Amino acid sequence: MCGIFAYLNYLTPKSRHEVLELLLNGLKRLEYRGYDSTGVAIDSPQTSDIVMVKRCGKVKVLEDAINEHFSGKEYDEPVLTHVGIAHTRWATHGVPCETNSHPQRSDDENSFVVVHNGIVTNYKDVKTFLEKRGYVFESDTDTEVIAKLVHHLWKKHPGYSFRELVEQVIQQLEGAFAIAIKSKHFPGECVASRRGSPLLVGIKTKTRLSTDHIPILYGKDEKSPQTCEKDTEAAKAKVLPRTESTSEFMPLEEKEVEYFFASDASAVIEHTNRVIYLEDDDVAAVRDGTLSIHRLKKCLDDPHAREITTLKMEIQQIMKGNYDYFMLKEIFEQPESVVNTMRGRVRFDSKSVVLGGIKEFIPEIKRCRRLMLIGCGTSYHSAVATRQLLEELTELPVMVELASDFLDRNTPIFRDDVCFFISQSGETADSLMALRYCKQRGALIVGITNTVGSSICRESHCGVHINAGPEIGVASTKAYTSQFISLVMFALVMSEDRLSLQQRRLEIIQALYELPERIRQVLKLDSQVQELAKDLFQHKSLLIMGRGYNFATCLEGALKVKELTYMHSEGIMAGELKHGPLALIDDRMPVMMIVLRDPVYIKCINALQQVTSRKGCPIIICEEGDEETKSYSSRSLEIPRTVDCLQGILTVIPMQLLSYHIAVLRGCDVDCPRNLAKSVTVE
Ligand code: UD2
Ligand code: GLU
Ligand code: MG
Repeated sequence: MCGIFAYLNYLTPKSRHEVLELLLNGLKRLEYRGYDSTGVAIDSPQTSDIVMVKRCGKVKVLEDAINEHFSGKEYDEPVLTHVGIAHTRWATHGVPCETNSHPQRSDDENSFVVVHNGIVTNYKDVKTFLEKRGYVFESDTDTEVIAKLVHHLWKKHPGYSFRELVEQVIQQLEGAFAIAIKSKHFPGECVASRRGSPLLVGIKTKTRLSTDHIPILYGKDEKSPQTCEKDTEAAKAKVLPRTESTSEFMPLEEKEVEYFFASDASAVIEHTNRVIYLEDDDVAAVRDGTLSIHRLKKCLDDPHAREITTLKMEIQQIMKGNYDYFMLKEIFEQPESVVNTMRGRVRFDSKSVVLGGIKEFIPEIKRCRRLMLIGCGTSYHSAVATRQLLEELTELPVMVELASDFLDRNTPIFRDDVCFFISQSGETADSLMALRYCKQRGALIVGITNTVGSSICRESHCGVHINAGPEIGVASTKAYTSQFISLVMFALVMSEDRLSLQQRRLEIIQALYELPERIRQVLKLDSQVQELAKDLFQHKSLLIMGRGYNFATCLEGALKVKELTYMHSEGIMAGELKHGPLALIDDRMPVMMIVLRDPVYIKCINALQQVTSRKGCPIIICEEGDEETKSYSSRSLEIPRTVDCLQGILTVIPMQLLSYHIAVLRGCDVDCPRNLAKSVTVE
């Protein structure tokens, strides 16, 4: 999954150079999502054709190619109305190369060109269908079938509008997609749709918008390409019978207007803060400067209109500020982001906790048979980190699951289960699939997401927004600590009326109050961590050991090291040492050990001794002033004391910093690690 950015100017003159600059800028804003190749399509200044430039590698490479390709004077002449589409691709079908980059096209003449995020799972069948009708495929992508299928339908049904053609096409597609399409036969028009992958429309007008809703036009249509009717007038009428609501709402009609189609808000926020988040199977079409949204069928409680949302996000929020990398900025933001997560929820004066998003569901949750925490990667680790506290404070069985494995196992789910889905983006495909699986089986679905309006947020019955602010670095940092705190707050809410747990709750609430200051103290270790990174960066491997409340830090720390530095790293449960991993220890193997004064301290010391007696020389993360523990090694990092169940927040920060510094020393791209994407919206 990666990025779509399309730009349409209507009666707002722009030169092609300006359009290209806008498109490139949009792609740059989406870069953080991870990608391997790029491309753009605009109208040719000489003919009615569409011209495309595609490149492997970074947006910068595309920019250079564009400067070379589109240098003539004709590119400076303003055009009244124009449509440009652009894409960053994260290859799923076919290697990253120019031919496989998007836009993908329908034919040699670039009649229809499409940019696509996601995967068309039935592309083989569609391809066979089209090949039988004479289409010759040039790429290895699944996407190419979309462009060719629109073309096929256009030839068959010359009377169809662009939007009707796309409606027909998406009915034939299975899998997940967000698409934007441009055609030389429909100049000045752009059609976009989504199913499973995010897509929004940004609207920019000179004057205030005349409406804050876009009506949804519903139409029935059971046709498939094989059975499409010849009679276009009749077919058209069938495709879009106007509903009664059309008299109340008119499509958005503005005189001078610019539209943006983008995978996320960060790409449009510098142009406009008025956006519409499209829903699955919406078809958004702009024609003659008018935006309309269509759906094929109307279900009972489908809405009449899509709301135009005003984004509150500030451009600065998505900028790097004085930091070299977004990741570093986000690590250092944690004293504030944890406060934002708790704001309005933890009342320090009355020592109470309220989660507005799930308040009404608490009685139901209390009656449940078990809690299931489901996520992938870092989000999964936040579940591992808080499981023990949840068990303690809810007195319920708590299962922690990786979404992909959970689905592979067809895990039994019951009506009295409560399933939490944890995802920064709220779009993680595996988690979303698992969510739908559990929802079908009648479980209560609770989302823990950072993205208002995301799929998980919408499809969950209730949930908690972690409010960590936009996270741009591909490697998650502040979202982890905020997910962690959200789950801790949930545990506190669940134990509110348990008399026997009051002392414990007060201790945790007090520690939450002190947390931002403690995090600031940990961040002061930065230069010490940087020195350690110099010792470690040329090694092949790093083992990270701990247990109890800190085991999750080991897993999360190892994940950070792997994803950022491409070094091997493993989080090891210290209790498992003698069951195998001890064999890895010698005087050269880099080891980190987390040894804090908590209920498993003695066991951790045992593990430490097992390591040092094999000549291992671990770097120890211990509590401030703990001379005894420090004496086991020449290298240590001291972190401030906090309540046991929140230690994981403080111990993970040195690991975030360490992986960052090792990555910089190894010359890795910190914000966009190779082969990875910010939100994984493919299974
Ligand atoms: C809400 C407002 C917040 C502020 C506060 C005042 C939003 C997004 N939040 O915060 O701005 O006005 O009230 O008390 O407007 N939800 C899901 N799935 C998820 C996450 C959330 O369904 O994965 C639902 C949740 O059940 C609730 C809504 O989204 O209905 C907002 O959740 P929240 O956590 O932002 O709620 P709250 O009360 O902290
Ligand atoms: N599946 C498409 C491809 O491999 C699109 C991948 C993407 O989301 O960038 O080209
Ligand atoms: Mg919801």
